[in-house]
Amino acid sequence: MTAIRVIDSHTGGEPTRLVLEGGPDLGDGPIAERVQRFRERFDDYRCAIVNEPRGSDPLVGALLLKPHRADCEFGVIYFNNVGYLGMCGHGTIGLIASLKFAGRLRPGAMKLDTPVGAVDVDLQPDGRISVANVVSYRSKREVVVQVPGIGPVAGDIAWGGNWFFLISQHGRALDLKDVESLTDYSWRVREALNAQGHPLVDHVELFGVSQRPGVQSRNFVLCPGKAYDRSPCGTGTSAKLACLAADGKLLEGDVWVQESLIGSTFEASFRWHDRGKGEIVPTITGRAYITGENVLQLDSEDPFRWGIRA
Ligand code: PYC
Repeated sequence: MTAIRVIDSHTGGEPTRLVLEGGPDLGDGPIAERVQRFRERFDDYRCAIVNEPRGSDPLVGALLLKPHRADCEFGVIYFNNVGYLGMCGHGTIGLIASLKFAGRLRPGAMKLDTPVGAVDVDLQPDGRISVANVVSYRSKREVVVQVPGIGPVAGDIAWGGNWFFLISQHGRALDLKDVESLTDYSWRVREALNAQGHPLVDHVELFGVSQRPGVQSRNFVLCPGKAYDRSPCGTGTSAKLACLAADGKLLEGDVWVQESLIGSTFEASFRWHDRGKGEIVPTITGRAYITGENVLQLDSEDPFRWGIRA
């Protein structure tokens, strides 16, 4: 038996599984190097922790590590049903709530070492959690992709800790009942985008209007493993803020409320990192709730102990 101790949570409906003990030993060094080791030598653990029969497609795993950077309290690697993420906003909020639940954190500020840089987190006394994400920016404006069966689709490419293609003109209602057609549309766009010179972009984000007062926007975010984000997506909201900032549509310090397909929200704002280059530091605020505490068992006689690999 291999035993893996985890705490499960959800942030705006999107699940996170924090691995506290029993995960792979990735050694020391920068977190980006440890992701490489995880991918090359221990990918079975990723599959066992987040895929069926123990996990599900939207589940994001978070492996808690010793930090490499001296100014960080913890290190972390995020992973999903098909691979590894640079950063994860909902996952960071879930991780902090889980560490608080485990008695390993008090309210206050600290830094987290991720594969794409350090992020500042703040656990507020009321349980809200803010994440000042990595520097985010728009790399290309109005990219037009020819999508087979759909036609030309225009969007912006932006970095928010992962790469996103952000589309406002898609002609679709962002309604939970239409999740299959939204998934099909976004997946086709992603495949066309990857084939037409943008292989790194692995998240597609559609925007629409929210029906709720005080909420600026609603989104649908398709993740790399074809699951949609139940939360408003922290890294996707960071990418959105980078585009709004570049277009002068949101000012430094102003609050943007982003709603997800299921109606959960994040509050977001930014400060300029380098205005000339269009680089911002976005801050995302939300809450997570604990859903379980568990010890996963990998029975050596179980043919599916390492999960069902897609
Ligand atoms: O919140 O950044 C996020 C995220 C990325 C993928 C799923 N959630």
